[in-house]
Amino acid sequence: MDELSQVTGKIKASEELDFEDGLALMESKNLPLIGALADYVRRTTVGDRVMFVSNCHINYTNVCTSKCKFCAYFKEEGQKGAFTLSVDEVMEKAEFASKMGATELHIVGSLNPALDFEYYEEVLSRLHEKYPSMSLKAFTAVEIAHLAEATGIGEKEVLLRLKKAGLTSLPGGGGEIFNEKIRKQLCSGKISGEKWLEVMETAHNLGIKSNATMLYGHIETHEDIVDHIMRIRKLQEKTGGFQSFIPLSFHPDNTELQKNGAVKFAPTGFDDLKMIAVSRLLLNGYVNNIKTYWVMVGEKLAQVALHYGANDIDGTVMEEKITHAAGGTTAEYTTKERLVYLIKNAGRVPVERTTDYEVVKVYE
Ligand code: V47
Repeated sequence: MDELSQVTGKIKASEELDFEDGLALMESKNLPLIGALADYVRRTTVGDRVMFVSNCHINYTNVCTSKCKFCAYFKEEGQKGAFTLSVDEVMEKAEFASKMGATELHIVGSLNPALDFEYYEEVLSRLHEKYPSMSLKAFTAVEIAHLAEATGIGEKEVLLRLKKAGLTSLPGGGGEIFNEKIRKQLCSGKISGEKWLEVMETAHNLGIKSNATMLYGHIETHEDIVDHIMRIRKLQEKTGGFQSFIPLSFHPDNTELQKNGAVKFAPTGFDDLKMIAVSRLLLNGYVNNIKTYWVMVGEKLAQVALHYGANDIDGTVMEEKITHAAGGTTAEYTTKERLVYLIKNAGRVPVERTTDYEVVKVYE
């Protein structure tokens, strides 16, 4: 019997997949079948539209106390290449983004003890005042937990104050891999997976939606991947607050994991497509939008991923630092025209969306 016959049967019968099914998918090398199953589920749940957002990434600082072993972006205070943007500099970047037609600012940084909470509030309130219709998708659950600890006011109060200042949603970064043993090896200075989920739950309960990510292709096992996705599924069942799921393909260059020999090679094209497909299959009925992040997997593979379960290709981006610090060779931005071309060329219908997946324009 084929190792995926049970999974295939369940999908045909519209039954939910469980942990063991996830593991069977991860263990299998039958990528054409996994891709076809994911494409079937994608077609029957979200149809042929492929969403993209016109956005701009703004990284406000790279000074970080967390020192994650998978990260090549962070610097120590005073180290060459360390930077922190003033609020005026953030505003300059936003002005550029606005002129380019961005509807979303994706604002993330690192855990920089020199920045006080007022900085974060001022960034949001000035942006919101100047660009009231711009979506401010800002600060990961890790940054929120850091601010809660630094101020002593708790995550709920931090989120409420940031929401008041103009925050519209949270990006999905910092999820990494939830398994505690692996997480300790990867990023012992970071909040736990449980805490990440707790912050997301608090945000969702306050009406702040978010995305979710998973970093794969380093030292995690197949079990860790399935466990991570299942935990996202569990919280989604409770809150419904995740708008999309984004598997992030590990880039090893200049990272501690590469230096200490724990990781030799980056994930392959096979791994990248399989992660998209497995995410679609396991999250079916929970998270409808599976994003391929072209900055990490390349434009060509991102386009192919649209036939392996992805229905969202992120985004115009405009400026990207995290992947590029770790050896990313893709461009730092793309244009709407290019995204429309890639999507149409793959036989799908491009749709520009807002952060909240409302339709801005359908390109029939
Ligand atoms: O949080 C860090 C990961 C994330 C590396 O929410 C790395 O819409 C690969 O979260 N190789 C930032 N990944 C990116 C991110 C994201 C991207 C696009 C859309 C959204 C969204 C979120 O990248 C970090 C971390 O998990 N990361 N270092 C690396 N060497």
